[in-house]
Parts: sequence; C-alpha cells; structure tokens
Amino acid sequence: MTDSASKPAGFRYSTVPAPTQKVDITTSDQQPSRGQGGELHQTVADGADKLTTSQGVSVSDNQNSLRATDRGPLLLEDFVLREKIFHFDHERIPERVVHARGYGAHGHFICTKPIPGITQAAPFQAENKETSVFVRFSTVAGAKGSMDLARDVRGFAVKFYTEEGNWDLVGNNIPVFFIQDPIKFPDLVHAVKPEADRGFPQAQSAHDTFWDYISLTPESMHMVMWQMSDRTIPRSFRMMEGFGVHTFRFVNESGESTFVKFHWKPHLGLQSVLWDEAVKINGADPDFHRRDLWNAIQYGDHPKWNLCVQVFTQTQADKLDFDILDPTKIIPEEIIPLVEIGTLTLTRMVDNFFQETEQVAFCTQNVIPGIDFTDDPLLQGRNFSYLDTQLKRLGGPNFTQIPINAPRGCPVHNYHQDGHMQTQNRKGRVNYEPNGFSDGPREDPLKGYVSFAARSPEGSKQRLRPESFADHYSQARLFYRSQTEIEQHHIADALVFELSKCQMLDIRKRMVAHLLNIDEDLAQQVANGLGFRDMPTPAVTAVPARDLDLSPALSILGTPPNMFLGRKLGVIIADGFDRDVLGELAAETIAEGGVMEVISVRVGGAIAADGSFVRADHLLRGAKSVLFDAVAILGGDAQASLARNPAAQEFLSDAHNHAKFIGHHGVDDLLSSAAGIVQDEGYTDLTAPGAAADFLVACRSLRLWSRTTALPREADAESLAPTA
Ligand code: HDE
Repeated sequence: MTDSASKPAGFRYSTVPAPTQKVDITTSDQQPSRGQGGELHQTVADGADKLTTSQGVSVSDNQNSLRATDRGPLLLEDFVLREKIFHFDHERIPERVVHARGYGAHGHFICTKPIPGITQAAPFQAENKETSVFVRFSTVAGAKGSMDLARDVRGFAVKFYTEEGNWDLVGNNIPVFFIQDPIKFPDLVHAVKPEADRGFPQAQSAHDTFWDYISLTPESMHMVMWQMSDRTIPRSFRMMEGFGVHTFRFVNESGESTFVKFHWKPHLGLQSVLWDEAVKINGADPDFHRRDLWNAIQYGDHPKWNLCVQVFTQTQADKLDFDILDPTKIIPEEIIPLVEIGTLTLTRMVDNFFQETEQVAFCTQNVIPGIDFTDDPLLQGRNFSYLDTQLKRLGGPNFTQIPINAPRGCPVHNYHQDGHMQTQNRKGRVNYEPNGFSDGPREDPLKGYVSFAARSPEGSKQRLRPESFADHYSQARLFYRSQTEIEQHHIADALVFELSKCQMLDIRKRMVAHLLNIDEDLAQQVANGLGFRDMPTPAVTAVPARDLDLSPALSILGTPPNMFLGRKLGVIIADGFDRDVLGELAAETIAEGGVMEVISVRVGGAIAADGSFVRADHLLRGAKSVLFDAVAILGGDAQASLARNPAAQEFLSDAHNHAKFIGHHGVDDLLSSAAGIVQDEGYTDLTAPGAAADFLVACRSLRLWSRTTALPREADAESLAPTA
C-alpha cells in the first residue's frame, strides 16, 4: 500500500496532530491555536489565501521546520525551509554607491505653458497635458540606513513616463556641483564617505578626508558655499528647490536647438532647519524627511513644485561671464529669467519601498525627442556611469522591465533578448533586423530620436581643462554676498563646525586661505571661530575673483513664504489644561493649512480642566521641540510638575534657542524660569479671545530671527586656541 492509496479527507501525513487548542489572544482576523511547543499558529480560513512556496505548493506549518523526531536534527529535504531561507539570504541588493538613502513617491506633471516652438518634448506640447512621474529624493553621502538630517546635498530625481519614452531629469537641490570633470567623481565620493581605515564618520562631511580633498580642489568653492548654507539641512523635501544642474538642450520639430537649465520651485517656499536642530532631529527621528513626505501625502497635502526653465541661445551664452558647460556655475535668474512651464504634484506613496524606491533606476542618458545633451563634461561622464551602476545594482540588463522602470506611455519593441530575469523575449523565429520575414519592429527616420547636429569643436584631442572653467571664486562670492546676514552667519558657523572636526590643522589653514578669496569678513569669522592668531595668505587664484551683481533669489530668508501652510505645530498638554484653548489652536492651525500634533507628559494623553480625557499623538520624552515648526504649552493643575520636568524644560529651551514662536496658557513663568529663559515678542499668551489666531499669524514668519542674533557665536569670540 502506498502512502496516498487510502488518504481520507483531512488526512495529514504527519503523526503530529494539527494544533487545535485555541489561545486567549485575538488578532485582527482570528484566534490562533497553540502547537505542542507552545508556539502560535494562524491557519487559513475557508476561501482565504493559502500560504505557498514560490512554486505554489501550499504550506502546512510555517512555525516548524521538518525534523527527524521532535528533538532530532533538521532534515535537508525540507524544501519549505530551504526556499524560505534561500530567498531571505538574497534579499539585499547592493545599495547605490552615492544617494543610497532615498525616498520616492508617484505623481504627475501638468503642462501650464506649452512650448512646442522651443522643444518637441512630449510633456510640454499642450496646456493641461498630464504626464505621470516618479520622484526620488535622497541624501548623497550616507548609507541606506543613515539619518535624514545629515548636512548634505539632496538628490531630486524625476522620471517622466512620456508617450515618447522615459525621460529622467536626475538633479539635486543645489544648482552647481563640486567638480568639473567626471574623472574626479570617485575621489570626491571617497573623500566624503567614511574614512577608509576606520569606517566612520557616517553621512558627514565634517572630517579630515573631505576637507583635505576640498582644500586642494578650488573648483569646489562655489558648491562649498551652498553646502555650508542652510540649503543642505532642508526642513522638508517639500520645501526645497530642485535643479537639473547642467545646461541641456531643447530641440524643436524643425531641429532647432536652444540651451536650457531646469529649476523646480516648491509651492510651500524654501525652508531649512538650524544646524543644532538637525543634529537633534537625527536622534529624535532619523526618518524625519521620510515621515514628513509620507504623512503629507497620506493627509492629502500633495506637495507641488513648478517646473521653470531658463532658455537661452548661443549668442546669449557667449555674452555670459561664465562657460555654460561648467557645472560649477549658475546663470542668475536676474540675468536670464525663469519661465514657468508646468507643475509637478506628488499624489501617491509607493506600495512597496523595495519594489519602487529601491529598484527605480534613473539614468541621465534617458532622454526623449526634444531633450538633448550639451558637452558639459560632467554630464557626459554621468551618461556613462548611471547605466553601468544600474547593471551592478539590479543584477542584469533587464532592469528596464521592472514596472517602476518600464515605460508606461508607449510600447517597447526591440530585438534585445535573454539576460538575467528576462520576461519579454519576442515570440517567433526572427530576433534580428533587417530581416526578410516582414516581421518585427523597424526604425522610424521621421519620428525616431535624432541627436541635435551640434558642430564638433575643432582642435586636437587632449587631456586639458578649458581656461573658461578657471574662475573658481567669483560665483562663490556672489552666492555668499547674496545671503542675508543671518544666513551668512550660518555659513560661517557651519564652516567653523566642520573644520573644527579636522585634526590636521593644515587643512583648516588651506580652507581659510580659499575663503579669503571669497569674502574677507567670512574668512575672518571662520578664523576667529577656529582660534587662528594669524591669517594665512590668500590661496593663489587662476583667475582673480570679481564682484558680480548680487542675486537676491539665492537667499532663502530673503524671500520668506510668509505662511504656515504645510508646517507643524506641537502642543504640550498637561493635566488640567484648558480644552477650549486647544480647540482654538487646532481650528486656527487647520485654517492656516498646517498640522497640529498633541504631546502629553504621560503615555496616552491628559485630563483637561473640564474632566475630559484628550488623547495625545506623542509622549513628551519622545517628542522634542525640534520636530515642530512652532510650539505651544498648555499647563494647568500640573504646571508646577511640568516646570520640574527636564523634558519640558529642554522642549522650551530648544524651541526658544531655535527662534520658534511659542504659545502658552496656564504655565505662568515657572517653566521659563526653570529653563532659564526670558520671554520676548515671540511668546503669545493664549488667554485672550482671538489670541490663538494672532499666534498662528505670528507663526507665518516661521522664526523670530532677532532672537538668534543675540546668542553668542564662536566667530565673534576672542581667539583662545594656539596658532593653527
Ligand atoms: Fe550622480 N550618480 N553622479 N550626480 N546622482 C548616481 O547612479 C555620478 C552628479 C544624482 O535617486 C549613481 O543609480 C557621476 C550630479 C542623483 O536613484 C551613480 C557623477 C548630480 C542620484 C552616479 C555624478 C547627480 C545619483 C549612483 C559625476 C546632480 C540618485 C546610483 C560625473 C545633477 C538617483 C545610481 C536616484 C546617483 C554617478 C554627479 C545627481 C554612481 C559619475 C552633478 C540625484 O551612477
């Protein structure tokens, strides 16, 4: 008799009875049962999905491996165990070499100003035309598991799924780059990444190797000014700009070309956090930017950016002060104005992080008819690098078939075949072209992609940097001097902080020598902060720095958004607080388009003066004030204990030092005295009728900057350290 010959209904080969003893725990779908060893089993209900192997074989027990008797060894024949562990062992793919930590979302681009006369690019042909997009924001230096608020450039990569194919605009939140030649990219990245022997610091530029490299790379000076500015510690992905960086080409249907630079402008305006906040946010919520984007999209606050272009001709390019092929230079928008041509809106988070955000493969060479390259050497280098990287990361040439990478608006027909994970080999005999079988796709000379017939430069082949790339300081100066005084202080303070982490004192000296070419006052502040007794001589310049017309558009604080839209108010409630005041704050925050979150001293919430219980979103000990744009504290019976609570003191003292607007009710000045704070015009007593509305109006200014200017800075301090 074989095993199966007389199998009755419900028969199990195993001699072990199926677990039937129900336990006193209910999960959302069922009451589990307990097995012999006490482990819990959840079993399939009639009509529900059965757990299977990848081969579709139904799994009887997902808690126990197959054993030779219950206390015996595991058996190699357990294909269920082996398949599960095998798949798990291979879950990780190589993280991106740079931009490893990222967060993506789906959305659409709507054209608001068609420009068919300038480009035949599909998204820009008709008003209201919608193109679906996928966007991935990222940091550059950190590993995949690093924190969000590193001082770092942010990637801003957009994949347009057009009916003419996929177009990837792989940009950053800063319009220039560190280097002028792709051959320097590995050196730059090695220098900023954790140092080779010790494997730290993670996601930080504040260490010797980075500044050693930078101090020997004068072309980086413009980018360094941006990097040390508040641009690299954005409040939210939703509040930063994006840039294509390189000069690209638009090409129209007649084959005429103009140059173009791409800019993304956020509807919420620009905002950044302070460095001290960034450091603390990284501890309080390392996923701060991810959570912010996730929540905003889930709440229906869909982030938006306008796409603006600077379009210019060769004649205009020839009149500019700089070479448009040099990616360390901008064209100030005061010189060539921005033209708004459409709006990007992010509407949907991914269903699966790995499948979409991790596997998305951006490649700068993914262009469509109407978009073309220039001879920017960095762009040319990138066109090689990205495809190469994707092959390594995604394991084969068929990553283009993964849904997030596959074109959506148009079919794909070609004779590529085989390779890892191929799912789309053509049917039939013919896998080549030309062929005599009247079968298969053919080239389209009229509508196919034609590269712009740019004239090749004349001259001999050589390894030579053009002289037109040699001015390394003028635009660095332009950027620094276009900032408000507060922002200039932030740049100087950031340089002091970063260079203070360098143990090789020569590096500090070399950097201050560069700063002297940018702005003497900046160099002096940094030298003060670093405790220099003597100034070094300025670095030798290839081309002396010039004073250029300032560009107010480069300042974040110069053009504040003046609204609380998209921002967050954090309100502490303590037992005995006034529920009406909380209600008014909630109503006014919503009216401003912001979000209010409630914080309580105990887990769960607090009891209001009227005896009702109000639930809180956060526990005070885990909700530092750095996580909010403005704060309010509603005390009550518990105000004396609140004043003694170190978490409450730290909450208030941080909010104060970070120049936030602070509302209060029922806290007298016990808490402020305990936190050592003197209240100023940034504090609003929420007792009077309409006070909550006034408070939210004040919050539109985002920060009371005058409070920070009173704080001591190293840059002002007397030199204490020995000669550097
Ligand atoms: Fe990248 N860059 N890059 N880069 N880059 C990559 O491609 C590279 C540069 C940028 O969210 C890699 O898929 C070289 C400038 C973003 O997936 C890699 C050079 C700008 C992203 C690569 C540059 C960028 C990358 C690593 C100098 C701003 C993330 C993983 C010639 C315009 C895209 C990958 C995403 C990613 C190479 C310079 C932006 C290694 C060789 C300039 C936003 O291929």
